[in-house]
Amino acid sequence: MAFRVAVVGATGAVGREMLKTLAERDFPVSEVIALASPRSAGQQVSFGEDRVLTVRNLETFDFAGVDFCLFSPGASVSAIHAPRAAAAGCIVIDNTSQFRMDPDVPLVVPEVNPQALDKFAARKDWRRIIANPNCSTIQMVVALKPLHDRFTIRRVVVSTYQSVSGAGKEGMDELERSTKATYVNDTIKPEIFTKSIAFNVIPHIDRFMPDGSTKEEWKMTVETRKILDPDIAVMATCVRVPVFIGHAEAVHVEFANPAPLDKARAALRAAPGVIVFDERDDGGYITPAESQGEDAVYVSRLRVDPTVPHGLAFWCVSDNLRKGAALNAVQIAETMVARGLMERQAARSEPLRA
Ligand code: 11C
Repeated sequence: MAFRVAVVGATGAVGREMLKTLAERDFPVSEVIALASPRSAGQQVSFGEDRVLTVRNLETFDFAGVDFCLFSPGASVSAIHAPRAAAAGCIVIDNTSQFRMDPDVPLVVPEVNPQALDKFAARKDWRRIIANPNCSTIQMVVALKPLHDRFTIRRVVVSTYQSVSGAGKEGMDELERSTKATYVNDTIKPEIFTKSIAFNVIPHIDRFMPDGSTKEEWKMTVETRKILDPDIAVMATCVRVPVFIGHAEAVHVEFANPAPLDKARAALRAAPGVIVFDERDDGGYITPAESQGEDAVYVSRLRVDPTVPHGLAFWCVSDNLRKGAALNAVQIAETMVARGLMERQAARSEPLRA
């Protein structure tokens, strides 16, 4: 079976990565449609090594007959067009924050909670929208899942080191301009970030909440609980760093049960999507630059945290555009297919194309 797949936000950093990931993983497509705002319609984007797609206007596009739609525009665009696409019969996988905490929408990381797809797909009133979590949440829960299964997590304290590509192409452009300006003893007025990002770190991602945390920090708490376990306490400090691609996180975990280091290491080594690279020597750890273009969530610097009962600490790195966004979305589509859920959807709506 092959599927008609649309990518919304196809000219953005994540949209382009979605097209690249679909092609690289040989997702079974009969047609790929690139969609974006009227401003970007007519531009060309690559699909695979040798195909070029002309971007079509999202606002006038009719989603009837499309099987999967991967959305990565702004949340306000998803709010309007994701329900429209889903109502036309397609499965929407939305990478924005718009629907993540909606109780009627599954929030899925395939290595962690694929069963949420079965549960929602079985519902007669399912809206056909699946949410892709925030990038900083995805990489953390992939690493936490095997540890939670064995030792039961009570509390997580995490500090992030997030690359500028989390703020899209505009964020990457601002880092470049700001860095170049510094070298000629000049400055630029920050537009995407709140302070100069070159040679700096900024403890502020997304808007401030009434309790003094930022929305990015709030997302890490509530999304982790929705995906992994509502009883886990999460305290996050999210920081923007002058790195183009790849988020890093220092994660401190307190368990309900003893968590011996050797057993934790073995659990992480056996976990899908995780690569443990931890040599306890110069360079024996993974940095964001090395994670770029890779699929894995890398775990390094695993050690006992002796300051709490049953504590472990580790360093976790992943490509935020890939596992943190595009790859996770494509894996959700793959999981829908592998679990036979597209046939079930087809049985209650218009037929899927062969
Ligand atoms: C960042 N994590 O690094 C954000 C980007 O809710 O999907 C993704 C925002 C989101 O700025």
